[in-house]
Amino acid sequence: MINSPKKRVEVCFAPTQYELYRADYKICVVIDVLRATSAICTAVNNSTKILPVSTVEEARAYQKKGYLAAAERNGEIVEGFDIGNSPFAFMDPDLRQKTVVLTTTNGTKAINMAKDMDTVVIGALNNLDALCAWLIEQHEDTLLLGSGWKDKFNLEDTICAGAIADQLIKSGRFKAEEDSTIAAKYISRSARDNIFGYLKASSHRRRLKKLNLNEDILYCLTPNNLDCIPILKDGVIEKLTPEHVSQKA
Ligand code: 3SL
Repeated sequence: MINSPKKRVEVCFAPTQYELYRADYKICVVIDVLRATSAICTAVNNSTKILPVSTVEEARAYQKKGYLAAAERNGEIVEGFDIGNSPFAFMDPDLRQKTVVLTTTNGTKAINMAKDMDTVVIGALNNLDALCAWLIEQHEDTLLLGSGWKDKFNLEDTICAGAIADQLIKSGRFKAEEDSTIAAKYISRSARDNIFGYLKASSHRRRLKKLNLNEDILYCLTPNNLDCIPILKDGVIEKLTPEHVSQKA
């Protein structure tokens, strides 16, 4: 098994490039460190399921049907919703065993874009090591999709994607061919000792700081405080369990 041919791991910087990368991968990891996928990991860790939708209109339509719904645009809670995209909101014990419809500026759009892949899982710095261990065990061609900001490259998703690619390549079971993956790996290596400081001038950290969301930023940039792996199944994100893997086999 250890000697089986290496699988590919590649980084796609932003959703606009997804069509160029998507062919032939079995697993897609969607990443939106600030803050959508960090919030989703937190929700799933709290036994909450997430139904990701791309537009505020879709979230409103679910809300009218009686669903709990959360909506964020440009970092702020959308009018008419009680919850936005803060990971702390998803620690609420009242949300346990519930399904929350979620729409965010970039993250939920990227998740829906990747729906055509065999397997879609959610990555963040929060679940970095657990996710890498699982991906290494799966040993499938894997695409790491950064959600970016409004279709543009961003640093925080690249740091996370680069850290995942680095671990997978170091396992000896994966290889990378794209320059985006090599760049992400080196960016993540230069950032890893002080991610918060590295991102000081980044566009999204400035955006969230202006909104007084420093606590959220600190939480989202904390590696390995969670060990769950959120997986998309029939349009809903839930905690990966051994059953998901045996259903696939
Ligand atoms: O773009 C997104 O999906 C959000 O995570 C953006 S924000 O962190 O809420 O500003």
